[in-house]
Amino acid sequence: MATKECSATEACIDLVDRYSAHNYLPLPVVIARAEGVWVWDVEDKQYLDMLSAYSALNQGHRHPKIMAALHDQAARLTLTSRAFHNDQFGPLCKNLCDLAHMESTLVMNTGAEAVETAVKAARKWGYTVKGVPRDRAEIIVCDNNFHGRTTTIVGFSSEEQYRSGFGPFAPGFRLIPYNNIDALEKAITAETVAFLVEPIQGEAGIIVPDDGYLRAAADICERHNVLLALDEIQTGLGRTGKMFCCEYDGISPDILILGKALGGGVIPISAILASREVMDVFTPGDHGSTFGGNPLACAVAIAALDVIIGEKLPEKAAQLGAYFVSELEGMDSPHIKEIRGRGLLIGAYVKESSGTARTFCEKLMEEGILAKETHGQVIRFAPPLIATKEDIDWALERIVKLLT
Ligand code: PXG
Repeated sequence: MATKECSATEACIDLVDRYSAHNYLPLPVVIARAEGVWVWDVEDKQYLDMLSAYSALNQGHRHPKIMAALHDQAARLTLTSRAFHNDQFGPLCKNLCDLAHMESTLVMNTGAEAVETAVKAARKWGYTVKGVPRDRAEIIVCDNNFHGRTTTIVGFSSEEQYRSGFGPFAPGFRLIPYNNIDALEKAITAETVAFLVEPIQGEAGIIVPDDGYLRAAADICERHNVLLALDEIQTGLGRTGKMFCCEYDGISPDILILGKALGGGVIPISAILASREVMDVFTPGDHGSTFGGNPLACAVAIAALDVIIGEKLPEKAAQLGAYFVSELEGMDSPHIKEIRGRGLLIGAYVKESSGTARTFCEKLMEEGILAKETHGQVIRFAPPLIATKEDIDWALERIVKLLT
């Protein structure tokens, strides 16, 4: 139940304005409870969640199997630190490796931490295996990347707002254009240790690269003895219609980075996966986290993966996504320039002459649909993957009405 001070929308938002850092500009809705694809605000108005916490809710809100795992584990053991073993960590590591066809994993908490972990793994692999001279390792990244908010990560962002005021930044990163294979080949030097890239750039506005881009990137990386590190934090675990988005290109990265939906919409947990050759650069004391691999998060993640596999969520995302896109493309909207995406990661590009995507998101909210703009002109539609065709039709009725 909402607390007394927070039982009305305006009062809640007022508390946030007064006492929170102003590092977000949320839509003016205060959510108090949720189930499946639906959420309710403090005034009991119902909305369809079409953001899914940026793909962290692929399994929907409070999935019963995930909640059962949470409750069972909470009743037994929640935290040990990695100073001791716990009985959930090993099974999760095995399940993750089996799922991704990888040899080993390193479990952390948030997406940004997993990206940092990948950076450390790639650099140390560069020094100890590839033979790059000390402190010379370079990692290639793409324009308009989004990999998180730590100082190292925003230091290699091309987005002025993410960087401005937060320097000085860590050296060792080189930016190239996304979806440009020649640029990758040209940027590689003897000191390049990794190419870090998103299979689809979500935060840049759902930018889908050309078919074969990742395949070609993987080939180039292999030829030059450079690690391909794929950030599948947003695209992974079913969102784009495959378990991992890189399956569209028939490739497997050297480092796979996961987060968000690994926690089943319940708890933060992230991981990198890699070969033994790469992972074994870490020796005891090199890296870690108090909460990384905690039994509560591991038990939840085991259930979160079981749900994705057992309920065939990647297949559902592929089918429903194709239907959703074809319906959106079929509408005759004076406001939409382009529909793009893969699976249930869909962007609708709002023409500049029609205003901002934010304005449309505010109107969708009034209609009972929670969606969020990305990069000014793109409305992101990313419902939980457990959505039914009826849910999507419910949304389409309202979306089409607003946009046509
Ligand atoms: N990589 C990708 C591709 C992401 O989308 C991260 C890394 C970082 O994950 P963490 O768990 O550290 O946030 C993301 C996160 C937000 C926000 O409010 C985050 C994301 C998308 C939109 C908003 O910080 N993606």
